Amino acid sequence: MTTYTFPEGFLWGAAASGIQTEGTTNKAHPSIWDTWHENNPERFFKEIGPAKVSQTYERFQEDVALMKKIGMNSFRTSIQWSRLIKDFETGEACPDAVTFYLAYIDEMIANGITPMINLYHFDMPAELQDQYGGFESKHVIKLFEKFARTAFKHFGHKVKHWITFNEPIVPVEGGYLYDFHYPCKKDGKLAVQVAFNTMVAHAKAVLAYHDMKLDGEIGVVLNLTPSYTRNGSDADQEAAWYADLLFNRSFLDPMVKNTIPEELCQILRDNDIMPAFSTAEIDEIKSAEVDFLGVNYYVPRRVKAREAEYTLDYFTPEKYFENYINPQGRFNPFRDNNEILPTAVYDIAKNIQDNYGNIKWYLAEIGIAMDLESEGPVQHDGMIDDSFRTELMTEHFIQLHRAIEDGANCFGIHQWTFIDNWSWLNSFKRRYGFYRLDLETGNRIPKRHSTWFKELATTNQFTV
Ligand code: IFM
Repeated sequence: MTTYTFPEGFLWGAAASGIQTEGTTNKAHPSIWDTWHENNPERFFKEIGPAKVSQTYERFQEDVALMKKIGMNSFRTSIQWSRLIKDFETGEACPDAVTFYLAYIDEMIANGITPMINLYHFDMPAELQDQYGGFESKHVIKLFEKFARTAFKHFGHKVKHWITFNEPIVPVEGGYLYDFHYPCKKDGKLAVQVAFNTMVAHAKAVLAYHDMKLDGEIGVVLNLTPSYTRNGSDADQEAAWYADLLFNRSFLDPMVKNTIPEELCQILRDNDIMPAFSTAEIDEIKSAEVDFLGVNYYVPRRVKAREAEYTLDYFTPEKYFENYINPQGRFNPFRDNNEILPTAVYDIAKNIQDNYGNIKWYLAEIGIAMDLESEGPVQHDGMIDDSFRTELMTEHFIQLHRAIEDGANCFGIHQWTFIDNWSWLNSFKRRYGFYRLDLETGNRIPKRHSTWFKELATTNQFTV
C-alpha cells in the first residue's frame, strides 16, 4: 500500500460554469447558446438547451451545503456576461445579477469554500455576436474589458482568485473551424482573428485587474493536450510539434510567457491568415502577466505525419498533421476515440515546470463520463455507483503527485464537475458530476466517488 500526500493547503474542489448551471431565470440578456438553441434545437442532444440546467440560480444555498458535505474547499464557476451586464456599451451592471452573485459568493465563503470566478466560458451575449460578430470585432474586446471591470468592482473585495477565460481555444475551434459552437463558421482567417482578439481581451482584463489594485490573483484556464506520435519517426515528431504549437503554445505562450512564437507567425504568414493587430495590442499581450495558470485535461492527442492530401479549402491546424488512433490505447468504452492516458498529467506538469518558468498552476478540470453510469440505479444506501470514476481519478492523481514530488508547482485539483451539468451540444448525454441531477425533479443524488473524494479532501491524502 502506498499513501500519496499532497502539499498543505491544496485546493480540492470542482469546476462548473454559470451558463451550464444557473438556468435562465431573471437573466438580463440571452447568450449565443440561448438563441442558438431557440433557433436550432435539433443541434442539441434530445433538444435540451441551457434553460433546463441544475437551476443554481434558485438552489445555490442547497448546492453550497452539498459542496461542504463532500469536503470541497474551493469551487470554480463563471459570471455570465449576459446576466451581469445590463448595458453592454457602458458596462453597467444589472442590480438583480449583482445581488445573486454576491449572495452565491457569500454563501461559499461562509461555508469555507474558496470561490474561483471565471469571466468567460464560451458564453458570448447574443446581441454582441449578432451586432458585431462577437470576438471577431475589436469593439467587443473593449466591451469585455468593461464587463471585467464591472465584475472586479462588484465582487473583487470578496473573490481573490479570478480567471479571464476558460479554454479560450474552444470557441475558436467550435465556432470558426469545426462547427460545434455558434456561429458555426468555417473560416481559418476569421478563426485566427477571433483567437487573437480573445488574447487581447484576456490581456486587457488582466491589466485592468492589476490597475484596480485589488488584493487577489488573476489567471487563465487552458485546455492543454499533449501530442504523442504514432511511431516517433522524425516526420511524426514534426507533426506533433505542429499540433503542440497550434493547439497548446498558441495560447500558452502569449498568456503565460507573454511571447508570441515566431514559428506560429510564420504559419500565419504562409497561409495568409495573419490577423489585424496593432502594436498597442501586442504590447498589452506582452505585459499582461498572469498570477497563475489553470489546466484542463481529459484526453491526449495522437498524431502522425500527413499522409492524405489536405483537401479543405480553408485553414485548419490539421493541414500540418493527421489525427491518429492508437491501436494499443486504452479507451473509454463509451467514447471510442477518447483515450485514457493518466501519464499525460505528468507530462503536462513537466512541460509547465521546464518551459513555463514553473508557474504556479492547478488542475482546473479533470473528469470522466461513461454512459452506463448515467443510466445506473440508485443503490440501497441512496448512492449511484461510479467506482470507475474513483479508479481512473486515482490513476491520474498518482501521476500528478509524482510530478509534484519532482518539483511541479501545482496547488490544487478541481474535478469536472460538481452536479451533472448541461454540456453544450451534448446536453446531459455525458454526466461528470459528484452528484447526479435528476432531470425530472431537479434532485441532487450523491455518487459513491464523492465519499472517496471527501476522504481525500479532508485528509489531503489517499492510500492505494
Ligand atoms: O462541459 C465542458 C466544459 O464546459 C469545458 N471543459 C470540458 C467540459 C466537459 O466536456
